[in-house]
Amino acid sequence: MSTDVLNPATEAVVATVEQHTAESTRDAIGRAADAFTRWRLTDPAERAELLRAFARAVDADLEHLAQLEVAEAGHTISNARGEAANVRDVLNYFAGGIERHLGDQIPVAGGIDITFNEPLGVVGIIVPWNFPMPIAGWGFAPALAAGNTVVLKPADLTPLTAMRLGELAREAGIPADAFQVLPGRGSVVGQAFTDDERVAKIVFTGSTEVGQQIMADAAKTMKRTTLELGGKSANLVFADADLERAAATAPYGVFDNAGQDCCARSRILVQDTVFDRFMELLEPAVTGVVVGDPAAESSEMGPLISAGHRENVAGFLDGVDVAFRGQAPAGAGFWLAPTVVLPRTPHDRIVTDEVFGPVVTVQRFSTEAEAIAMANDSVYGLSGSIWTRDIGRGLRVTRGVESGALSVNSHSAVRYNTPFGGFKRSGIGRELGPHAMDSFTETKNVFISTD
Ligand code: TAP
Repeated sequence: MSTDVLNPATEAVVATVEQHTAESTRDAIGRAADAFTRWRLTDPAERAELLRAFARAVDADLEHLAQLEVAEAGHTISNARGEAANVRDVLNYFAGGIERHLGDQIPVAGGIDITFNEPLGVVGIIVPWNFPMPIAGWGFAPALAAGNTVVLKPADLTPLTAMRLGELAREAGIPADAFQVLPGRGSVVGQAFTDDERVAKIVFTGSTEVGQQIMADAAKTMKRTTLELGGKSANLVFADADLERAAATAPYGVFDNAGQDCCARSRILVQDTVFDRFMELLEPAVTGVVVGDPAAESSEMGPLISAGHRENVAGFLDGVDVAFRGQAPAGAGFWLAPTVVLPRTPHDRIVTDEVFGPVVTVQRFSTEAEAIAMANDSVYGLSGSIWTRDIGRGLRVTRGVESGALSVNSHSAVRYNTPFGGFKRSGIGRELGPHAMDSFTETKNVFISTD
């Protein structure tokens, strides 16, 4: 069976991709399990050099990868270049970790006690369509670095960059069976990963619903899981903030990648004394977002990923009070203008549910305690921003907000050298940062008697 990959900006077919079956997936897992017996024993310096060679191959192919991402995912070309560069940087970062992934030597009576970081085996990585390249890299780079082999399923809508990364890995000398990219349906290939006893860990990014199902299925074989799921993050603007900057940057904190970002700051909460002024400043910032052909250097926002997804997002806007809208092209492509909504109650669907599109709500709060309570009034807890000139308040509020990745006076993007992941139903575990390789190893404790 094959699937057509569409350009979301034009609806033209970009490529037709053969899908894996459950049987061919099981065969690939078997080969990955076999390759693990050799890959885990590679000399650490040699493994590091192979990952660096992979990073160099990505760097040499950066513009091609970026153009592929524009074509299959509708990302703006400037974002797409940054995403390809992120894969390169993540590979280099974890290549540097291989020879520094230290164990402990623990003082005990009667001998010596040491720990080893043992790789898990075959890691199954399931990638969504919203950031096909970086999310793949955040999984495969630390997994391979720690000595595991990888089977990776890209999203059905966006398999092309992952397939190219698979080719580049082979060209760089990574053994073909140590890193395999298997395009196909989640219900077929993804499910085959979760069901297979030989897969030791699943790294999943996507919807909370599918994440919950994977966690339940993984429990049957006690697989390790890292889950990066949905978000409904708050952007808290206090009266003492640099309001001009807070308003000018707010659209980019939520409309980047057309709002198809689990970290989107999709609830703006503004202190009531400056609410009207903030809205005056926000309107030109929103209408000024350049929405258009993602291949154009000047574009700041492209289309949504698919017709079905645009329909879902547009459904959230039925019957809501729109404060103002930006612009979007007409004609072919899955376009939707950036939209600012004034909710009627804190329980409106537009406030509680992840829209995953270019839609933001704006609400008022009066006190710091109320701001924290409103930010935390969500089943999610992934990211968020706090705008204030009071450093004490900035710290108090970041400690109070139940989220995994917060920024003060910025909408900090995910960085490869800092941990990323969610509280509550935004997921389990952390990716990236100095400790990421730990989640791809088991700690083995060994006591050696000196008696
Ligand atoms: P999901 O259905 O969760 O898809 C994410 C990935 O999981 C895709 O590769 C998908 O495969 C795969 N998958 C689906 N069912 C599976 C199963 N039973 N076992 C294993 N893998 C499975 O997300 P979506 O449909 O793309 O988007 C739906 C909503 O999820 C969005 O509107 C958004 O709210 C949320 N979402 C969140 C994120 C992040 S970063 N948190 C990313 C994407 C979507 P296919 O190729 O068959 O789709």
